[in-house]
Amino acid sequence: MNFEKIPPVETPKELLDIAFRKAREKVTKKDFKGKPAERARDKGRVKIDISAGYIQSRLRKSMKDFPSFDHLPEFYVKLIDLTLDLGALKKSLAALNWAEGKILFFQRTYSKKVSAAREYETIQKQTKEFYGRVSSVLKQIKNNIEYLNECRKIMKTYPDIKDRFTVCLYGFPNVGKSTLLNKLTGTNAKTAAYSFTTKSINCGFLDGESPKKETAIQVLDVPGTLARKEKMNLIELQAELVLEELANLVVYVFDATETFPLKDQIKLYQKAKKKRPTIAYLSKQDILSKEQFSEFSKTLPEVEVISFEKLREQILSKRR
Ligand SMILES: Nc1nc2c(ncn2[C@@H]2O[C@H](COP(=O)(O)OP(=O)(O)OP(=O)(O)O)[C@@H](O)[C@H]2O)c(=O)[nH]1
Ligand SMILES: [Mg+2]
Repeated sequence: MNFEKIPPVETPKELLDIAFRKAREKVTKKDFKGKPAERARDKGRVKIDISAGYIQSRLRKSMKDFPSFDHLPEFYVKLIDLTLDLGALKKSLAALNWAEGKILFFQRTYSKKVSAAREYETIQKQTKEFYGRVSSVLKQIKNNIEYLNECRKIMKTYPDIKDRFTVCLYGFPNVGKSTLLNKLTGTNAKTAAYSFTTKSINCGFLDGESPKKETAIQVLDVPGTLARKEKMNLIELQAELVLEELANLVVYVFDATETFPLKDQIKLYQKAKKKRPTIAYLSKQDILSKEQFSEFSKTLPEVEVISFEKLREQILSKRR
């Protein structure tokens, strides 16, 4: 599922400016015949139809651009629920639908009014009134459009998850998960020397294989998590969600460079192990001192320190 391509929803001002401009252009280009009142009537109807038609089609398009929530895989439903207000999102989409219906109603009403009008001034007045009504409808959904654009920004960060054997890189913040993802998959996820660099889920395929390949292994790098019961922030909850919903295998990344106490990292490791088959991997081996290595082995005698190459082999061997 690719959320990256959801285009922005036009603001009321943009919609109105373009709709009225299109209507103006159309009447200037078209050759109207008959008496002044007849011409004004025809022009009025064209203006109403062109502007209403444009706005309705744009609103309909925006509604379609958002995914249909009834057919989304469970993971995305939960991710949306976690990162957005699903109720408000649905309400905002329903507001676009409401506006489309209202504009259609005014289009019909004012088309009839203009057709029935005899006086030039009345026709002008009705057309202006129609524009006013349309503007007012769009102003009423201004907040909804703003909210949809906020949702769009967040949804653009959603990973494009494929139905493949999935490895989740899991662990404390700043331990080297994104660096490991880049090394395993050849992606270019952001890494930095501070915690909570990763704020959404990064995705790659082992050895840079094509996601189309049935046997490709999907690797997900999730935000770092502190083992804080009840107090997880939204970023951390996304990591939990991947673990619960998608992971076939967890690579738990340990960092022995004193970033976080090992005893805390172990708690989270035990938690992961209870949920999924888990491989422990010690990161930053190139900069660890002898003391740090022996401290790690002493604290976690059951964990074998493996090289990057060995980790890669183990992941391959665990594939279904
Ligand atoms: N020397 C060395 N540095 C590493 C290694 N892995 C990661 N780092 C460094 O550790 C820091 C954190 O790495 P990230 O990959 O961003 O860590 P992360 O676990 O993704 O961090 P969050 O996204 O904040 O949870 C960066 O400065 C990396 O360059 C490694 O194997 N060796
Ligand atoms: Mg990261």
